[in-house]
Amino acid sequence: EIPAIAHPLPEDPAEIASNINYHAQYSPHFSPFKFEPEQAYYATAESVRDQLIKQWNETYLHYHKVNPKQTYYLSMEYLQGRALSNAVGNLDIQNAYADALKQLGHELENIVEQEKDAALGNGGLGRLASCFLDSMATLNLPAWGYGLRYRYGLFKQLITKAGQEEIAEDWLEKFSPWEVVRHDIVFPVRFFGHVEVQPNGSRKWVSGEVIQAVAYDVPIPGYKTKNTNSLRLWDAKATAEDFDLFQFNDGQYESAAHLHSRAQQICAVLYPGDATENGKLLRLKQQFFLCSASLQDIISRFKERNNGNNEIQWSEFPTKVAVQLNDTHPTLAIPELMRLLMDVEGLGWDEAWDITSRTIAYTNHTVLPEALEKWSQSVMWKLLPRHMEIIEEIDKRFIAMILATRPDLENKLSGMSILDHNPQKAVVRMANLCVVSSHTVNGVAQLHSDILKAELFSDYVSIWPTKFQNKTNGITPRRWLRFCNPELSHIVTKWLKTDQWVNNLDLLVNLRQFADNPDLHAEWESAKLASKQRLAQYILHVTGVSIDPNSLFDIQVKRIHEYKRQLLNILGAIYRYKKLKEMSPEERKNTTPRTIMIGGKAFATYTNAKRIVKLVNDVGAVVNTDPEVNSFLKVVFVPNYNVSVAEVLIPGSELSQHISTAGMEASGTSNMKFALNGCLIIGTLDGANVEIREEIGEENFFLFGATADEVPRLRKERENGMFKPDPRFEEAKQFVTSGAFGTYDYNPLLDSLEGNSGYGRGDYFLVGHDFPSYMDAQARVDEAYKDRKRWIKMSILSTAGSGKFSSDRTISQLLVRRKGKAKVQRLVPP
Ligand code: 26R
Repeated sequence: EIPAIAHPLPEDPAEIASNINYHAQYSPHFSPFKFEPEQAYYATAESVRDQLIKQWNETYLHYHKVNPKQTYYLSMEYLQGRALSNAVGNLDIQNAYADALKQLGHELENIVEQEKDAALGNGGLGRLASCFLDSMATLNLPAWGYGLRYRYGLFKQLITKAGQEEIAEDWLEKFSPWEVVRHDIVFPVRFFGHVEVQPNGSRKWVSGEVIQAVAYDVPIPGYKTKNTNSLRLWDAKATAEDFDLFQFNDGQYESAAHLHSRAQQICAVLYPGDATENGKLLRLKQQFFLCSASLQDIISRFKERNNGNNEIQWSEFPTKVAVQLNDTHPTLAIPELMRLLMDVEGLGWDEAWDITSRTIAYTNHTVLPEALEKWSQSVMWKLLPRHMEIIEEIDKRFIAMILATRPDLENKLSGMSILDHNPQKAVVRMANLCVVSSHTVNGVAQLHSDILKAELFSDYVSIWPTKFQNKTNGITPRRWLRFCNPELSHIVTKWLKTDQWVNNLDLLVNLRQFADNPDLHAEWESAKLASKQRLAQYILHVTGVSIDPNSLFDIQVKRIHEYKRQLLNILGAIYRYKKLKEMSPEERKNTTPRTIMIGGKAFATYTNAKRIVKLVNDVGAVVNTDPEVNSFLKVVFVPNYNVSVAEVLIPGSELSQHISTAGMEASGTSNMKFALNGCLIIGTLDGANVEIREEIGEENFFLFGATADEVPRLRKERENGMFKPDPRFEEAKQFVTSGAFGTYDYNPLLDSLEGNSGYGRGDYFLVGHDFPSYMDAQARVDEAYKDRKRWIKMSILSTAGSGKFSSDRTISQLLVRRKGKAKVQRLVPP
């Protein structure tokens, strides 16, 4: 446990202002005598970083002395968003810095917006990693994140006439004041080469190409604690020895710097994967680069801290090190730890396996078959020959163990083995490697964990019944309520008479007793209105569309994917538009005015996802300029959805859509952010929706659609032509094909609803099946919104019921071990 902040943080605005000035002058990054918002941002960030560095170093020294068990979170993705607003918030120096900047002629609010989002992730999985870092720091846990320092993060989305266009997002264009390069923390990472047998019989991986991994550390402050953890991001570089001066002098400039350019490729871009194929070999290199550098670092820290003893106590390793794999992307940590322990440290197989399988734990984030990683064995043999030997050996021992102890499972082995032994396939199944080698496997919401046990991993459950667990996702209440929604936060604090809820989100239940209080209602509504006005201004600024803050603000923001069913949303909007057109002006006045906002990025080669983006924009262009109806309906595509945009959208939301085909969204986490901010949910019984509905009360949740257990039967019925479409559904589709939204050919997109998609025959995502119940649920929304008292009460109860969804709770369940519970799994039973 690290004590609360001990050294005095700056309070005097004049002193802070002079420190900011100091940085503007003496850590110059720009021409002198400029102090525009951009320069002010960099100087302010550096001043705040000074504060962080003190407690950051003290945290490191403290843990070095105490030598506790450290958790290492390995993730290929982090979606950190902005750091300055978060840092001044967590350090509780926001007011002092705001005053200081005022003295310098700037507003903190504007200055923080100068910062570019660090978007080193794709979506839910990456943002979860960042919420976890915040919680681990806040809970005073000795925990590090490891990732890659991508030169270009997630692309920037432009919306043009053609739909989505991607451009590189240059988040490091100038520099990042939040990273510290550690020139002394450098590890070699090998690729290719071959395995040599040593005279003593041990094996050694040699030759190939060696790239250096250099550490860039980002401080992760906890909320109102001195504890400041690290996010260590690896960058790749080649050395001076790799530079062939002879070739260069000979005029062969490219080949002289060959390895330098190969090194540069490794961290050049974030894999833009939301379940799509691309750049296989480079992606595998990235994964190994992360795993190898991180494990070398972890082992060297373990050795350093073990130095009281002359001999390294390797059996202590799992009591000092926990490695959590964020999905299968860092699976190579398993064979790499085995290799380092055996080939470098000289341990035998059994000891190395015992250590590895007691150290590693695996979180699964998806059941989508196309997102389950499988690497070609031949590619792996080429890139990582020693690791393939180790994986083969793990596989062999696993199969032998099954045959010896569970002959009843023999016919399941073809699916359970790590290597797919079918020569036509010849892949390594990374999820199987993780399950076999980890002490614990968890899903990210109860329903998802149940599905993992019943389907994906069912065969393993009978061997290792306690290995499979649920850890329902969570979000950090700091970023996602306290900082992004100060108006609502102040109300919550006022009515709870404490701000302890920021660290203990369960306290929000105490709002329930005030759910009918008219004073709270008035305050609640005015806070919501203020956030809606801010959102309306933002929408005007980025799209030119003016929206009415008195209309119902209805938002769906997430990666564009067919299973998330943005198509259901927009078809619903199209139907609503058509009905509005058919109404008399008198009838229209009885409807609930709505602003439907949809945002999210489509993977660059995911054609149907891009068509959906285009359709939303086309519908918006027609609806928003239709003077007959545009005071009752607006449809807005919010461009370039990211963490910072979410921080504006979520506080201003009243209804949000979480409408995936049941069983397909592992958890969802924006659903939690919306509910926490008093936004009602229309949704299916999928992922964490199930638990959110339980917590806030079913009467406060607009439920519709098939349940996960009905989905397989409904798909079959649909394929067999036993599906009778609702006339409203047909009407909406025909309205699109009639050309109401322009001349773009939407037939291929609509065909996916009839059975011509990559996913097989017949509306795989059941948009047609769920459409009528979705429209009915939307009608219930419209009615509920007319009853202001009822709506505000539901909104208060949403916030009040969101306590469970703090990532502080998830992290405690994930990392803080219940006493006496050993989590040891052995491959070979005694
Ligand atoms: C391997 C590659 C193709 C790839 C596949 C899938 C890369 C990235 C992904 C993203 C996935 C794994 C993801 O983001 N999953 C999301 O994780 C969130 C956090 O647990 C969940 O809330 C969300 O439901 C799930 O889709």
